[in-house]
Formats: sequence, structure tokens, C-alpha cells
Amino acid sequence: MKEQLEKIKEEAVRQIEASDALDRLNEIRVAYLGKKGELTGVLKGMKNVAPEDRPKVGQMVNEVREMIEAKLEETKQALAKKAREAQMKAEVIDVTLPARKANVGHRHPNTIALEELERIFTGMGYEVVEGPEIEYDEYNFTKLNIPEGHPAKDEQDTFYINKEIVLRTQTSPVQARTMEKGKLPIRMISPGRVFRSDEVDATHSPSFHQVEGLVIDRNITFADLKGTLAEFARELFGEDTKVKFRPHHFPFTEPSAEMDVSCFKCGGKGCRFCKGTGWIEILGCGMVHPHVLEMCGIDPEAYTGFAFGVGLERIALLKYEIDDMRLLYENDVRFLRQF
Ligand code: 2NM
Repeated sequence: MKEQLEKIKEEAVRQIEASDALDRLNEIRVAYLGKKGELTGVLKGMKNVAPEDRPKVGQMVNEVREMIEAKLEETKQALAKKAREAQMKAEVIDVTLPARKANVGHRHPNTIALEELERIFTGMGYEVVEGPEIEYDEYNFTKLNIPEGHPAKDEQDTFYINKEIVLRTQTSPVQARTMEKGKLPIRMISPGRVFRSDEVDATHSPSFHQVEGLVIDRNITFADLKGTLAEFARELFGEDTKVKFRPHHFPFTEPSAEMDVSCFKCGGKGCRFCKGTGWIEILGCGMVHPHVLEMCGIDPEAYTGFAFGVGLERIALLKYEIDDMRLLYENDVRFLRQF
């Protein structure tokens, strides 16, 4: 019996020492100490041992059991330590590697132009107000004196969501909403995305950006409009910039005008940039139509105002001498980085 136990002990120790994984240790535990294990088998065979020898044999079995358990535990710890060390070695961080280069983007020409416009107008005391891109026909057209049947309302030009709701074709509905709130005077610009059902080409896109301005107070005249927009042009294109107003028509202003600036490339002599005319068309403007004031809840006998609208892409293309609007929508960083 003693020899058998010695043999079991030796074999168990040999197997434990040869094992290289926790799974394997568990198999060995089951094979020796489990319900059907070898050592358990010896205990079951006790009935064949003479009664006076049983305590002695029992003690020996226990010693072997304890010995195997200790050996299993010790090996388990050693394996875990080895695994930890291997992991630490594998995950070592090489602090001498060069850092990954951070790729910062670049402001879009539209954004640069918008921030310039916002700087100029907030500097003159204007607020920047935004509004919804999906608008009621009522605000986009009716309150701006654009009646049923007006060509601007044609489905050829406007994206309709349904009979009452459109993608705004201008940012003037933001001005109408601000006037309706009733807080006067008003000095505001409303920048934002607008939509027209246009084919894409070098100068058109179904979605582009506008900055519209509005001033309402007592005694506002066309002189205020001219002085303000001339100052705006000088800030944007340089202090020698001249301005010129040509009569025009907009439904929401009366009188209306378009403003040209003297060509900032040739100073007005005429060049390829201004197509030989010396002038570049820059914005539309006018005195807010009394009907518009009335429909937006302002008394046209007490208050007057002027308004204007600038295409943001047009400013960006001119200022940065970009000859195709489509370049603004590709967001190729090699293009964007140049401005
Ligand atoms: C333009 C040209 C002229 C304009 C008018 C208004 C409002 F809401 F006050 F009636 N906002 N913007 C306006 C006037 C816009 O864009 C070429």
C-alpha cells in the first residue's frame, strides 16, 4: 500500500511539473483527487486493509493528498506569474517612438468669409440671428410681399415639402420672424443655408448660403443704407473701395437697388476679373416695403428700415479668386488649405 501511494505521489508530481497550462493542472486534479481519481480509489480500497492498519494508511493517503494539493497550488501560482510576465513583455510601450502627427483641418472659405462679415456687422452693433431652414410659405413668401403667382414661388425654383412648407429660398423669413416679435429698434444679420431648385454649374448650386441684413428704427433713410453698405464694402475689400447703386426690383423693398464695388484687382480701370467694366456686383438691397412692415406688425408710419442680401459663396469666390463654386462643396483639404 505504501509503495502504491509513493508511486501515485511521484507520478502526480511528475505530471504537475510537466504541465504548462492551468487547464492541464485541473485535469491532473480530477485524475488524482476527483471522485473517480486514483487517490480516491485507494481510500475506497480501505475495506481490504486490516483494521489496525487503517489509521496509518488513512494518514498516509491524507499526506499524499495534501502534498499533491500543495504542488498543484504552487504550480498554478508559478504559471500565472509566467503568464503575467509574458503579457507585460508583449505590451511594453516604446516611449521613443515618434508621436503620431495630429491632422488639424482648415476653415472652409465660406466660414472665413462668414466670420469676416459677422466681425464687420457686429462691430457696427448688429446681432446675428438664425432661423429654420424648413419654413412656412407664409414666412418665406407671403409676409415678404411675394404673392401667389410670383415667379419666385414657381416649383421650378422652390423645393416644396407640401403646399404650406418649403425649404427657405432666402434667409429673410428670419427677419420677418424677428420683426414680428415686436422688439424695436432692430439691427440684425441672418446668415444661413438657403435652397433653390437650380442645376449645378460653376456659379449655381441647389443649396448655398446667404447673409441678409435688416435695420428698423425711426427715421431710417436710404442715406443710412448707402453709408452702412459703403462702410461694409471698405472693410471687406479695402479702404479705397468705391460703391455704386443701380436701380433694381425686389418684392420686399421699395425702392430697391443692386450695389457694385470698384474692382479690387484693377482699382476700377477694367481687367479680366471685372470683365473690363471696373465694377463687381456684390449685393441686393433696398428700403423695406411698407407692406412687409405692416404684415410683420410694425407701423410703417412710425418706422422705416433698410435691408440687404449677400451671397456668401459669391463673396468667398471673389475674395479668394476661386473660379468654380463646385470646389467649395468637395471639401478636398488640399484645396481648403490654400485660404
Ligand atoms: C435682398 C435684397 C433686398 C431683404 C428684405 C428683407 C426683409 F425681411 F426685411 F424684408 N430681408 N432681406 C432683402 C432686400 C434681401 O437679398 C438680395
